[in-house]
Amino acid sequence: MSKTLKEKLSSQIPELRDEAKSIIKNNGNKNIDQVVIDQLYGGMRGIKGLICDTSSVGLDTGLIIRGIPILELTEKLPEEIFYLLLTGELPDAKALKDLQDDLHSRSEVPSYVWDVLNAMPKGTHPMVLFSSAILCMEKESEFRKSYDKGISKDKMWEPMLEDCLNIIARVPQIAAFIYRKEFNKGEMIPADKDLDWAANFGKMIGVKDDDGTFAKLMRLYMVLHSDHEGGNVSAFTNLVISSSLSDAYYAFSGALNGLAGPLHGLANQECLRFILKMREDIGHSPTNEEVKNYCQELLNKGGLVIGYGHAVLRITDPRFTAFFNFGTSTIPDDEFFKIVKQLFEIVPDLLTAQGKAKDPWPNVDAISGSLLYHYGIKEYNFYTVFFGVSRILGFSAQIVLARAMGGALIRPKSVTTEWIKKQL
Ligand code: CMX
Repeated sequence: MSKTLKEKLSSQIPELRDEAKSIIKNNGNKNIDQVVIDQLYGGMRGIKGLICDTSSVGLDTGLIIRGIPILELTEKLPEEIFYLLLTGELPDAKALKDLQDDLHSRSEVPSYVWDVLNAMPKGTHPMVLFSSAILCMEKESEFRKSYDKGISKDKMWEPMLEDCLNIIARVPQIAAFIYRKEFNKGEMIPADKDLDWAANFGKMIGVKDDDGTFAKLMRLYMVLHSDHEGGNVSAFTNLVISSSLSDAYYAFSGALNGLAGPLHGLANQECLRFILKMREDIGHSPTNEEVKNYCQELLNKGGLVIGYGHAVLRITDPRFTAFFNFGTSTIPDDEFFKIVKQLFEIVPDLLTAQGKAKDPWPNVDAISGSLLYHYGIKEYNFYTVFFGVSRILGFSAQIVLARAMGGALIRPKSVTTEWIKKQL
């Protein structure tokens, strides 16, 4: 029998809690990792310190959502991925329709959000607008209202899910509003309740899409960026904030502020900016030799080739591959897509020869911007908002499950340099 998302979770959660309790009871003291000093100075890289069941990222596999490699999910809708992230199963047609109807019914954005956004000074970065819009809706939080009424810990996931569904339903409209306002694209385009979540978002952005390929790109984009396990800057921030029993509005706003850093989500804007600058500096569509010399010079000066390297991956990011396949079949002759291809042929060898980066391969940010640019979204400082809209699916799934499992306050231990010196 088909179950709605909430029914499905209600039936799964007791078993998951029993499983966790039994693991802790029988194996709580088992050693699973060791920490070396390098990791304290190196951003805690690789230390196993969190449970996150929504997805995992293997160094030689890339993103796996609930056991399914991301390249096997590229034809799915983001709504299906959200259901999968939360429950470990893809929804059947009825459960999907139920979720889509539920999101449509929640999509009205409180009017004060538009006032807040309109009051922000022109030129404010779109990620500031996006994060502020979510934070300013905090007064809507069902989680906080339930907490104030004394909700028991085992029920907390329910108002958390309510908040997350409300936010997911509203962010496409908020993001589209920011885009159209910030870049003088005209009035807001009304939502179309007959469209799926991503296609509706694309329509509200306002891209002319006669052949439907932009809607296809939006669905793919929202699927590929939806989650990337729990240890990256934004996901970790989201989990940390929510572990203090702050609600989803606080947690997502904080997480988005981390996503806005150039070593993380902002890399998509920085990568496109780099490609445009290279094209301008060279003065024509560059040859392979020119691309190679340009990147080598950047590396010689100590610069980063944005879009390359990863804290976990040691292969070409399969999300890059998925976008590459989309570009190859849809826009093979696009000038900037061609430069992305040239960089892919050239940069891994340069980074390998330089010998610093542990991963010389492209990540998702090396390509996503070139696809958006092709469809006329040339304002690259908006690109991280696309990433953020999608990642809110993963943020949501992660904190609903954290509350369902009674997740503890996250509070690792820091040590002083004096303490380290005594260990030597
Ligand atoms: N170009 C040049 N140098 C690079 C590099 C790149 N693309 N990637 C790594 N390096 C350098 C590092 O700066 C570091 O140099 P120093 O020792 O001089 O400080 C050295 O190689 C070792 O770094 P690492 O261990 O391989 O990488 P980290 O785990 O520390 O960092 C990441 C990972 C992604 C921040 C890094 O590869 C990078 O800065 N890449 C470019 C930015 C980028 O694409 N970010 C997006 C990541 C995906 C996402 O989160 O969205």
